[in-house]
Amino acid sequence: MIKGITTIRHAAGAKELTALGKLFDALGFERGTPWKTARGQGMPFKGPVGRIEIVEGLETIHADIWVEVTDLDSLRGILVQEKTKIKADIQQTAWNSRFLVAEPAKGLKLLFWQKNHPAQDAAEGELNARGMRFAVVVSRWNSFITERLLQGALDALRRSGCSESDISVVRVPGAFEIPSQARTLAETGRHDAIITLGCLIRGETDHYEHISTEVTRGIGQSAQETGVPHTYGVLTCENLEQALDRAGLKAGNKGFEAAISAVEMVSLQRKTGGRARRKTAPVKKTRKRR
Ligand code: DLZ
Repeated sequence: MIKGITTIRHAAGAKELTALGKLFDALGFERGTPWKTARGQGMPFKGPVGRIEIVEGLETIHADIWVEVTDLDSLRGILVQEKTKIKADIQQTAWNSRFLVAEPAKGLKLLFWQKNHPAQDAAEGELNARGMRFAVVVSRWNSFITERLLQGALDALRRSGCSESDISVVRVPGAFEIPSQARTLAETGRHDAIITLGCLIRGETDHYEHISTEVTRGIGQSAQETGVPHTYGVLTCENLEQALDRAGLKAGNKGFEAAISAVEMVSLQRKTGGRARRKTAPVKKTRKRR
């Protein structure tokens, strides 16, 4: 039910709003959609994670807005560069972190903090697809469903910041053909991840069990043997109603989920040092002998 958290502040006027916008851009916040009416205007900024924390006891809170960062020292450098008032400079906490408090406008205090040992956290992929390249393999069988999955996947990629030119869509006849095409694409080395989309319906498919086992095994095998993340957006349903529910009705859109998982896996693979294995060694340029 809950979709997001927004904390709102009044700026002293349009000039201060513009200045704060410039600072937030410099700090790396992503802009949301601005609004303007006869009564005022709003400039939203997005952070990757929102949280509400309620504290009891003697801890000083310092500011209503806390922003966790990965590099507090660089952030301080940006604040200095942007001539932002630093209300409390970098200091160590009793809970294994460092923080500083900035006051970019009167009454607007932001606390920036960084964990002392972020490496102790579990590695996790981010959902920012900027600069990532994806191939989407989608089957035409049950296209009424698979085209919806495709729209969901494309929507997820675009909304995560992937540019149109970094997405290749390849259509295959049926789910059975997905693994071989996925593997071909993975082996080109041109895509950071492969998103597979299809729809198998038991009631309408005599050899449903055989096809679904083959498809699942083939996609997994391609991922493991090429080292390129593959995500699974192949529906295996009892009937058309179930398929429709998973293609944008009651149970979300599995194409969207497969695409988001692909973004996360590429990011995670980059963090954990994974490299796609090439099937063939890149061709070496040799000098012609005279
Ligand atoms: C043959 C077949 C059948 C009966 N059912 C489906 C299905 O529900 N979903 C799907 O994606 N493909 C189906 N196919 C086609 C096979 O996947 C494959 O394309 C053909 O057997 C040709 O190799």
